[in-house]
Amino acid sequence: MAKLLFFYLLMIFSSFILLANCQQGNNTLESDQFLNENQTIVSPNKIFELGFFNLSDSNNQYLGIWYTAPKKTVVWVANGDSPISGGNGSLHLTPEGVLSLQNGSGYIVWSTNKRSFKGAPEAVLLDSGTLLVRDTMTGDVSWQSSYDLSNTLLPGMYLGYITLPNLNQKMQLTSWKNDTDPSPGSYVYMLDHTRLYELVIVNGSTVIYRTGPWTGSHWNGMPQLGEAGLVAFQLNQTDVAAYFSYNSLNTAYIFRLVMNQNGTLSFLRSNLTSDWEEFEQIPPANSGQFALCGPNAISQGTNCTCLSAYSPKSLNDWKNGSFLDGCVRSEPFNCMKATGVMSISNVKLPDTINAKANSSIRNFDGCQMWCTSTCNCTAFAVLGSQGCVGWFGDLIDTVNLANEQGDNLYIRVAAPSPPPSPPHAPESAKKKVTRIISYVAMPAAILATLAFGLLFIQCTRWKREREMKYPLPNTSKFLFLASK
Ligand SMILES: *[C@@H]1O[C@H](CO)[C@@H](O)[C@H](O)[C@H]1NC(C)=O
Ligand SMILES: *[C@@H]1O[C@H](CO)[C@@H](O)[C@H](O)[C@H]1NC(C)=O
Ligand SMILES: *[C@@H]1O[C@H](CO)[C@@H](O)[C@H](O)[C@H]1NC(C)=O
Ligand SMILES: *[C@@H]1O[C@H](CO)[C@@H](O)[C@H](O)[C@H]1NC(C)=O
Ligand SMILES: *[C@@H]1O[C@H](CO)[C@@H](O)[C@H](O)[C@H]1NC(C)=O
Ligand SMILES: *[C@@H]1O[C@H](CO)[C@@H](O)[C@H](O)[C@H]1NC(C)=O
Ligand SMILES: *[C@@H]1O[C@H](CO)[C@@H](O)[C@H](O)[C@H]1NC(C)=O
Ligand SMILES: *[C@@H]1O[C@H](CO)[C@@H](O)[C@H](O)[C@H]1NC(C)=O
Ligand SMILES: *[C@@H]1O[C@H](CO)[C@@H](O)[C@H](O)[C@H]1NC(C)=O
Ligand SMILES: *[C@@H]1O[C@H](CO)[C@@H](O)[C@H](O)[C@H]1NC(C)=O
Ligand SMILES: *[C@@H]1O[C@H](CO)[C@@H](O)[C@H](O)[C@H]1NC(C)=O
Ligand SMILES: CC(=O)N[C@H]1CO[C@H](CO)[C@@H](O)[C@@H]1O
Repeated sequence: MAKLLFFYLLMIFSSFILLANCQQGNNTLESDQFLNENQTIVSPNKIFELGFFNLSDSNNQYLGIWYTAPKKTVVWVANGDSPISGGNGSLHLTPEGVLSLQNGSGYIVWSTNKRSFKGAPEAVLLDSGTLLVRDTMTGDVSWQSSYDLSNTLLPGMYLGYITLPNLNQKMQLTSWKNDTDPSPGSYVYMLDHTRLYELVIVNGSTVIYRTGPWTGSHWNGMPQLGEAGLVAFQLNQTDVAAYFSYNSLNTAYIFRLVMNQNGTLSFLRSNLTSDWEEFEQIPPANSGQFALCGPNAISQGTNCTCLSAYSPKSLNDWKNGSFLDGCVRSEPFNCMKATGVMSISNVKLPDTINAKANSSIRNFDGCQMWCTSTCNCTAFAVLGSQGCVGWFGDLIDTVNLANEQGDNLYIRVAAPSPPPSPPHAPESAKKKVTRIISYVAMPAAILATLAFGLLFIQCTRWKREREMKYPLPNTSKFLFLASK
């Protein structure tokens, strides 16, 4: 009797172990296994599921990964632009480690690359929402879905690029065409390394939004996101890679960042029981559109104002609310005389496509000295981990973030110069007209050309014999560097 009881207990115990193993195994597709249209694999904590789905009553079938709660929400699609029609699709992990998606008659509509394996391959769905193919012997990952993003970035996933001899990979979000067609739409959200690492939304080849440069903990133009305390941001840079990611700071929530089909980004969260809630839309409604005001102007909502020391290029257009021509220097820019600076606080800094960072200069005085002693530096900012950032040429897409954080921008102006004016205070129209008239007047132009020529020579000489000039310890709005 005791023996029998022991046997039963052993049986129960063993079946628990078996069950546990079995459940673990359910997130894995083994070598030479097929997943058919009615089967799924589920991540260990059942957060994500991989399988076939459709998006309407059409016959189009897709393989993808979805959040299981609060409702089925697709976060990744394998064959967005090559749907399976006619049903009976299946996913096969070949013994060579290739994931191969085929339609009812065995035609391959999507597959991953072949790699060499020491042991057997397996495909595993993780609780992070990533499907990966790895070597059961070495653990080496040969492919992962998070390097081939759809329209959604999940916590811990990367937006950026890797350039290695055997891996040349761009990770970026691409909008869907529409709710029922997950093939690539017009909008791409990506890390732009031609700028000082900014995330940009592009429509074809046109930038329509930028986040502002990285400060070390957040993007200069969207400080409110880091402040909400919900997520933390990271930007990692190495010689061969740069990638951005975010992580949840509140385990009560799950998150997703989606590139919408209309060109906006939605940051959404859910506590698993309530539906998805959009807690941030980027760009915010009615603001943030790239270069809304044209060069050398600052936007607030849909309003535009010339930056300090600049006036509308065409006053008529400006008055009519046509801001695209932007603003020009009120007085011709003169690198010798422009040793003063005007500061503007709480801004999304100008487009960094024409900026350079010098991370060895980290303080205001050093940065001002560097910018004012570089002839074509027009403005600068001291920005966290970037150090001293200098702009060369026009200042595009500066945005007034008002009460939100943002950073200070310092614009080079002639010194000595008029007394400080409060930031963004519109100059009187009359004053601007006067300036523009004197500006275009022929004699002035000739004089300016002559003066510029002389100053250029002077500047070159001055640069050569540059002895250090010491900044005045002046922290007021208007600052200027004493020149000998
Ligand atoms: C999947 O389920 C549907 C409906 O039950 C069925 O018609 C179809 O044949 C199934 N497919 C496979 C491959 O079993
Ligand atoms: C689409 O998927 C649903 C289940 O998600 C299923 O009931 C429906 O039959 C599918 N439609 C087609 C045309 O396959
Ligand atoms: C799917 O396969 C099953 C069995 O092979 C077949 O009976 C069925 O007609 C197929 N369905 C479609 C839609 O091709
Ligand atoms: C599979 O795709 C091929 C190529 O597009 C097509 O000729 C074939 O009819 C498809 N099979 C089914 C069952 O839809
Ligand atoms: C989505 O786009 C496809 C073409 O790509 C079109 O056929 C379909 O009607 C669109 N659906 C909606 C809901 O707009
Ligand atoms: C994107 O480009 C298309 C066509 O060029 C245009 O119709 C659309 O308005 C643009 N979207 C945005 C948000 O600028
Ligand atoms: C990325 O940078 C963060 C700090 O910004 C660091 O904690 C993290 O370990 C880095 N990740 C990698 C993979 O280097
Ligand atoms: C764009 O789409 C998102 C998500 O569907 C929506 O929340 C937002 O209001 C839309 N924005 C505009 C300007 O249409
Ligand atoms: C989730 O949020 C909803 C509304 O915001 C709330 O009613 C519900 O209690 C929350 N659930 C959990 C598990 O926190
Ligand atoms: C834009 O300007 C108008 C008129 O000057 C003003 O009423 C409005 O409040 C301004 N909007 C913002 C966002 O500053
Ligand atoms: C600044 O001007 C110098 C000389 O005109 C030029 O060589 C240099 O490339 C310019 N720098 C930038 C960043 O435009
Ligand atoms: C391949 C496989 O066995 N998948 C199963 C994993 O578990 C879910 C339910 O939790 C089933 O629906 C799948 O068929």
